[in-house]
Amino acid sequence: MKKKDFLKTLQADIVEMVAEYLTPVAMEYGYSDVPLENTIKWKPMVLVIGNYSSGKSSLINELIGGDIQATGQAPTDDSFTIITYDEAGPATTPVHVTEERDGKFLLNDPDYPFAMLKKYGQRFSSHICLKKVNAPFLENIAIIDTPGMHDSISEHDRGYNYQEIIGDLARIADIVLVFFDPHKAGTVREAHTSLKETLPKSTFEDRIFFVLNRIDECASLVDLLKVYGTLCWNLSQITGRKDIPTIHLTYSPGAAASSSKDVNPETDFMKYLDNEREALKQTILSVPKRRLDHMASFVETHSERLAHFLEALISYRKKAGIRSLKLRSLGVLASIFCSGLGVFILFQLRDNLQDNTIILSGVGCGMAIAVFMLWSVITAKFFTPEFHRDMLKRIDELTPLDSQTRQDSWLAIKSLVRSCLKDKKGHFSLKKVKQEYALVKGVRKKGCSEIRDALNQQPLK
Ligand SMILES: Nc1nc2c(ncn2[C@@H]2O[C@H](COP(=O)(O)OP(=O)(O)OP(=O)(O)O)[C@@H](O)[C@H]2O)c(=O)[nH]1
Ligand SMILES: [Mg+2]
Repeated sequence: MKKKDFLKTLQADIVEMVAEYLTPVAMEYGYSDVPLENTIKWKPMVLVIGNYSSGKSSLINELIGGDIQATGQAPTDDSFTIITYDEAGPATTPVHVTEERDGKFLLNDPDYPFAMLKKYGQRFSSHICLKKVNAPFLENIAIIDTPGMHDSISEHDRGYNYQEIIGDLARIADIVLVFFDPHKAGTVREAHTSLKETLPKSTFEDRIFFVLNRIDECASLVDLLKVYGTLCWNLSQITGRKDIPTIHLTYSPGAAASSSKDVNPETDFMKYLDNEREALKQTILSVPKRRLDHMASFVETHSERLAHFLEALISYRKKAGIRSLKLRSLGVLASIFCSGLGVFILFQLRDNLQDNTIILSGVGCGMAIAVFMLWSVITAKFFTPEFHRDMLKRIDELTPLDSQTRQDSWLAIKSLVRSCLKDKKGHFSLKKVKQEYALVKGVRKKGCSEIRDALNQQPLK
């Protein structure tokens, strides 16, 4: 099978497995509001973020091979643009936008994975759009161009929560390119906040790539080294790590040519860095393969968390069962005691009943049943709700947290388990949950190893 077809078939198989086995369970118990496969069924995605005017749009245009995005010195773009391949469009040159759709369409069409951005309201929907382009570069990937980070623009000016949106997009992107330029090598506060607070919560470290762009504007190699050093220092402050992350040093030849006044002999070093742009291009083109790795991790993470979720529900029902058994035993004891007491009193009051065992045992049984029923009503009205409230407060007792993995997973699902128990008031079928648990565990065990095996069998660059 051709590599491209193999990737697509495997991706479709994984999506189908998630849709069939994980989504119904996830939606039944409020683990997820939308089908889980929504975020993985679309194309592999590259999110491009960074300082304003760091050349994000220029480099995207250069990679795609057409003037798709507006570029300019001042903060140019205040919109998020999803740039994707037009499957139906003519593959004729020049590369151009074949179709443009607004945010309303994009956020509401279930074929696209952006429904989660609807929560940012109508105002945000006018700041996101879709561009379909006939560029072969985009055949297997989509690129998300974003407004530049800027200190003097507040959330109020933007009209939406920029950091949170970047976080949500980073969560579904397969790689995130973070752009800097020599003029502001990491000094923009908004970039600092996004990198330090938003990205680590949203995506995995191995998905983030740093790009120092516009290096043609460094007057000399010494100048470039100074800028590089500053950026490394700033990044180590932001990421809290001592090792230096890989930083791609690059520039857009087209933009550089139109901006340079004279050819500077001091920037002769650039020819040695051309392979950096090629490396960046290859990183972007390797995204479909990365997507499969990410999908395998996605299935692993969600099947594990979902199993943990169901485990907590099972534990709740078991605890409720033990409590109910204890209460019933108490009820039996109480009814035996009361009926005995009743018979004894009757026995004392009415001498003529002493030999009538039928009446005495009838009264005894009647009293026992009445007391037991009364006890059951009281239990259902007072003790069961009290147990439910108590368990919601002591929700951590529903699961053993003996390893860091368990603790992390519990942190991610704890509030969902609480809402589920609250919504269902503790009433759900234990048998059904146990069956679902076995199913989800099966996906974790069999599904994930099958995906990894398939990936290993056909190593892809
Ligand atoms: N010399 C040089 N100029 C560049 C380079 N890349 C971009 N530029 C110029 O820098 C300016 C900003 O470029 P954009 O591509 O609009 O930057 P951006 O990051 O998309 O900016 P925002 O969308 O506003 O955040 C434009 O005038 C480009 O012509 C480069 O590699 N070298
Ligand atoms: Mg731009």
